[in-house]
Amino acid sequence: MFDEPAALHLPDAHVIYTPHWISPQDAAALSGTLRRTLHWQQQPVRIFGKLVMQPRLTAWYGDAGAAYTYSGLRHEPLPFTPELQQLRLRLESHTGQRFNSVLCNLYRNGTDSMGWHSDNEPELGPDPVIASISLGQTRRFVLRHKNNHSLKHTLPLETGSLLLMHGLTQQHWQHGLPRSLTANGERINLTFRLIHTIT
Ligand SMILES: O=C(O)CCC(=O)C(=O)O
Repeated sequence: MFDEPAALHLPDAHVIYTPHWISPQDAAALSGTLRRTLHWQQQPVRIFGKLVMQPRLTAWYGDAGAAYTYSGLRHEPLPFTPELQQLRLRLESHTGQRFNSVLCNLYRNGTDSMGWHSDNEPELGPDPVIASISLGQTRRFVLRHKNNHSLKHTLPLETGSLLLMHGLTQQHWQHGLPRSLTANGERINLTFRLIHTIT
């Protein structure tokens, strides 16, 4: 059994953190399998018209047609692997929500990161539910209110944890994963999503 879920008390947001949603042993085994079997690639993003490489590896999996465009680039889904499919089913019964895709992020060390952003692409609909699973190195996840950057929160995302972001969170908040000088081990993050526009 996993630990008690804890809601973060943030205005205009609905964020729930569940430690040990996956046990440490299962998280270690799963992380090894995903590291070996997913199609990790370093992808470019467009920033102010220029293509730059992302500071992490990614892979996009989903049902047929669940394409995702972010930072100016369109990503076609690879079919769910057995491990991703098993997690999807467990998440669907845990949350009562449907998911048809997952963005997989691999942070190779503390210099890999993700900048400030919201998961608010049109294909996710108006109030997306994002289910984010962390495996491996604990890293600091940061949130800040879009209208008031001094309103912020830091949450260490531990291995096996589940972070759920619901409701208005993506409309009002940004999140990111800053570099770390000390947390230098590998980390995999899986963010399950529902793409509404199947193409
Ligand atoms: O690695 C993380 O915990 C953050 C992932 C994230 O922000 C995203 O996939 O949109």
